[in-house]
Amino acid sequence: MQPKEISKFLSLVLRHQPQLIGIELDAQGWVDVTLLLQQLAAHQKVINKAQLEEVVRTNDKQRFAFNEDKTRIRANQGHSVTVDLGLAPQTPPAILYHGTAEKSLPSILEQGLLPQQRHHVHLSKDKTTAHKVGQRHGKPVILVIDSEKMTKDGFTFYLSENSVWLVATVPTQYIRREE
Ligand code: HQG
Repeated sequence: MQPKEISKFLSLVLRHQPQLIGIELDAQGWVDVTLLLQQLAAHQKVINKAQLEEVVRTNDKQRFAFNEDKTRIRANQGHSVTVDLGLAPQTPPAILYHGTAEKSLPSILEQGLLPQQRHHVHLSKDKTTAHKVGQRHGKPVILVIDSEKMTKDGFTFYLSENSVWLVATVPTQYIRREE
């Protein structure tokens, strides 16, 4: 398997469907590395530990992390299954960005940004990332989020290991479309 293919499959099982290969994530999202490799192999996804380490090290968005002694692995964010990543609240920059598709705008401007299948709404500190994220869904639109005002109003922000800003929801009054 190529690194990209491995990364995609790991995202699937470590964020969304561990049961696909008969594993369970613990409460913090971790799974034993030996067990993971064994279960991958049992499901026609044979990779060795060196390949796994390479994927963790070189992944473009640093999607995965090992624990200190590298016996366990988890996804850094993006889960739909219930996990507690144990992230500490952080003060965000004054402005954050969210990339979405133009077709979603009417609904977003009516309901605000909702986490949909994930635990949080994902925001970035740079427009380039937002643009790329939006493109995944269609014609990209960048939304500017008044995270400073949200913080003042009591919203809690978290920063994932791989630098994605996370918040439960973004009501409409904090959202404007980029000019
Ligand atoms: C949209 C990638 C209608 C929201 C990225 C988005 C990110 C609404 C979609 C991470 C809505 C959800 C997450 C509302 C939100 N009405 N549409 N009220 N509220 N939406 O994939 O932020 O490659 O769950 O705008 O880098 O696109 O997976 O979230 O378009 O960090 O590592 O509903 O996924 O990382 O889509 O992406 P997603 P996202 P990875």
